[in-house]
Amino acid sequence: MGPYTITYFGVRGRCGAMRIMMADQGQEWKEIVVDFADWMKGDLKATCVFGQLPKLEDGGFALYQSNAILRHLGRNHDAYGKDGKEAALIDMMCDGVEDLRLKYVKMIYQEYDTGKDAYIKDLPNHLDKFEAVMAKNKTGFLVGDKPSFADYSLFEVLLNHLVLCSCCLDTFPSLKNFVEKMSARPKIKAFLDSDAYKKLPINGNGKQ
Ligand code: GTS
Repeated sequence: MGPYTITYFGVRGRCGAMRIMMADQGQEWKEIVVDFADWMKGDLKATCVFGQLPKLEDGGFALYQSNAILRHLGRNHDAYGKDGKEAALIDMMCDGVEDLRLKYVKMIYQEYDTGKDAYIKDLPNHLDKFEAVMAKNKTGFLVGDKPSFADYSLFEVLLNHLVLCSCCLDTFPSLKNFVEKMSARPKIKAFLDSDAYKKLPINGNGKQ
């Protein structure tokens, strides 16, 4: 596997989870940062399967769609469950995180000024589903007893939500514990403390 190269814009965005995952797995990667003005010229866009970034290159193998990339990394790094049933549950949780991510992205890019308060008010109705799964599994992870790509995706989405509303996990003890434990994993801590991570805005429009 690898070497890995991420091609993306200069934001955390849809690469946040895969970067955290690679960091935690001790996997190095390269970054190609695309300037939006260059992107608008269209040459790179024309080479992308869906006309969008991110792109992950794994040696000579190119992959698009952030969740497909997470799954590929999950397969490569033994973070996709111990059997088919665990893998199916991890897929389910990743899709659940994607549903929340899409709501978050819509609010950030389309409704920040008018919809932020309502979004925060409704947030417990989405977080409670993840809290229930996390509390039931009792290992500190969504599925099984070690982090899967769905855990990295949930962790990254929760970090973003804590920036949006610092108290959003106060009524969700299992999620709060999950974020604390993931943040304290030495390789994740080192990555979150790095300039490479801190210098990037969460979203492309500067809202968070
Ligand atoms: N479903 C895709 C994924 O998960 O990778 C969505 C990718 C996507 O929306 N990419 C945006 C893009 O390439 C950038 S971002 O929303 O991830 O920040 N936009 C430029 C364009 O021309 O569409």
